[in-house]
Amino acid sequence: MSDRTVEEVFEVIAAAAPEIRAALVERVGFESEENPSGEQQIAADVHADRLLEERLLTIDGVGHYASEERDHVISDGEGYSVAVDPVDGSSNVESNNAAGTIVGVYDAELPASGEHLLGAAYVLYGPRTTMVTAHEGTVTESVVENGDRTTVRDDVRIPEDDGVYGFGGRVPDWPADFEAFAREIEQELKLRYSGAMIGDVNQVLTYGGIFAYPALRSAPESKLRLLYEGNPIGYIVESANGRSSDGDRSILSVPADDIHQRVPVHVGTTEYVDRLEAALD
Ligand code: FDP
Repeated sequence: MSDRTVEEVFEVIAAAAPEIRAALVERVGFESEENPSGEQQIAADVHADRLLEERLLTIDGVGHYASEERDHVISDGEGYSVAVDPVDGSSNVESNNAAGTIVGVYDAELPASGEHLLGAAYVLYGPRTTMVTAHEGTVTESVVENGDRTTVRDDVRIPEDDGVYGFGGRVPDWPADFEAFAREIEQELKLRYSGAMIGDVNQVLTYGGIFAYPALRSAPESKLRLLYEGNPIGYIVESANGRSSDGDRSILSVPADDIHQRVPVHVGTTEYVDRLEAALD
């Protein structure tokens, strides 16, 4: 195992991106099964999950594979653990909006907290297919064509200017303290919410601002998954000089007890995430 393993994981994800993108076109139907979080799976999700499991486990330094679509961790010897959300924003596929793929590389067996992340990345299937990687403190944005990456932004940093905000969950389901914070933010930033976390986080990395899927009255643990969504996104945003929070502390510090654990997610510029934490009781 070496740090080269993280780069090999990124290479496998980039190489698979055109196939996953094609599956978003060809495999839009629903599967009969639900995933372990009780959500209906689309065929593209199941396809991407199988493809990534097979290819990521062939990397020498990778020993364990977990995904949002599976009950258990698949182990294949010694090595780092990879946690994958094969298609993030799958409910966007039917309406032809953006979707993504997320990966985190952990130096521990799963479940593990984000402090064990060695690197994280996502692919965004938008008008262009782009990939953002974070490793050893550097965040890079590339365009992916035919599975190859061409860097378009080196050393990505979240702009400190006024930016955009996107908050998930239904407004009547927001706790009063979060709603009061949202009312302040809507006076300052422009609303943009796509319904795919990757699309919503990528615009914050591009323009600045804040994305949140907060704790809800009906679901205090919120919706997004710690291992596959909260941790890798927290890692990328923090590496880009921003902040992540579960409302109280960095998402990366949240102890992990279950591979499908959920977590409230707030990520963005330091200023907005600090204010969010101050606003929550
Ligand atoms: P999806 O269910 O479509 O896969 O966790 C997945 C996710 O999308 C995120 O990408 C997105 O931010 C969120 O759920 C969207 O949830 P809402 O439909 O409640 O807005």
